[in-house]
Amino acid sequence: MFVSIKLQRSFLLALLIAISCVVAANARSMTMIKGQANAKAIPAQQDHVLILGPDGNAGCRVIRSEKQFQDLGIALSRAEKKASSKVEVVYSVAQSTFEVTYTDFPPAAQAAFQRAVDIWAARVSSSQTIKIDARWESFGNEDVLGSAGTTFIIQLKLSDGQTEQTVWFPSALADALVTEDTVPGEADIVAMFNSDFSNWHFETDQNPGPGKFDFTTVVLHEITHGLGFSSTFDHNGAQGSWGIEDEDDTFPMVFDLYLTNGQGVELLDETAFGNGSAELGAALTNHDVFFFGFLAGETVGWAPVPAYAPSEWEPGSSIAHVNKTNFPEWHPDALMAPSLSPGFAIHDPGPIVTGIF
Ligand SMILES: [Ca+2]
Ligand SMILES: [Zn+2]
Repeated sequence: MFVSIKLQRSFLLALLIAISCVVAANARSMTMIKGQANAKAIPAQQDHVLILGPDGNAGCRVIRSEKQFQDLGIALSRAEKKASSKVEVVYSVAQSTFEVTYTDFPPAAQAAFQRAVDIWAARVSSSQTIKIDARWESFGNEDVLGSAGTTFIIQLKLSDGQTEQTVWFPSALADALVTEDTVPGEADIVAMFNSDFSNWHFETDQNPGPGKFDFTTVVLHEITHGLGFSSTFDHNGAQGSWGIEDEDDTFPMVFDLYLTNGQGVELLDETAFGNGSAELGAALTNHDVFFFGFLAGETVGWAPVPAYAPSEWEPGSSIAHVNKTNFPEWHPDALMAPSLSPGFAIHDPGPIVTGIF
């Protein structure tokens, strides 16, 4: 069993490394322009929501407006704040400090949530405390497991030495880069879990058994989206688009910068794919999108990681996850596949996702 797993994994990596030679030539190296205190911040209007599908798996989707919450039959919105007793938990390791404010969590759920936080705390590096607002609330819809997202997005400028680019960063990542709490006093990530959904496995044993969802696994997946594993690519009719507007212009999220097609052409390259074009629409839906760059190269030899890009656009699953064909559930990087099965547990984001951060 282990031998066959190892063989498949090394075959995949060899394949990835072979492809990467083609792509490396087009890689851009962007760095932060220093001195960007008081950068512009706006509330994020994007959450990742896990919904129980007819196949019994939990599919991950992006919700981009309060109306979409309502369309799903979810009674509450991320903007609602409940006044209730709260528990503050601060956890610190060498890498980073996470502070979680728990609202109405049952003790077993809180322990399992904290386990997921501790796993990330040991793997991401930031001088700034990463604050999570974690709520256990009734969604009014039993088929929704939970949702999470960054609370704010912050506009920062990058430079490759010649040109500057304005990019939105999720709150926790922006804080880490500018070494400052960019939106003081506010949470960086909001995570809500549905008290109406009861089919959880809270124990630490990574053995949920058939039919139960492993809560630590689900929280780990959702926190990963909240930290910044989240794109703005969208698909309407046949057209593909990206970006978040402010009063001046439309800018991409940092995650968007690292997506290319199989030839290494960036999806943000408007000479190849216009924003709002059918060309971009096609590029997003042909099983040919890769994550390029970040620090993934340090762990997988500058291998482009296949993104989930099915031929039929799946709102919120497409282009915000790794390809589930390349990362089946035995794979160490299976955490960010677009759907999670009951009975599945993985308590590590894996080398590729960790490398990306
Ligand atoms: Ca902050
Ligand atoms: Zn997801």
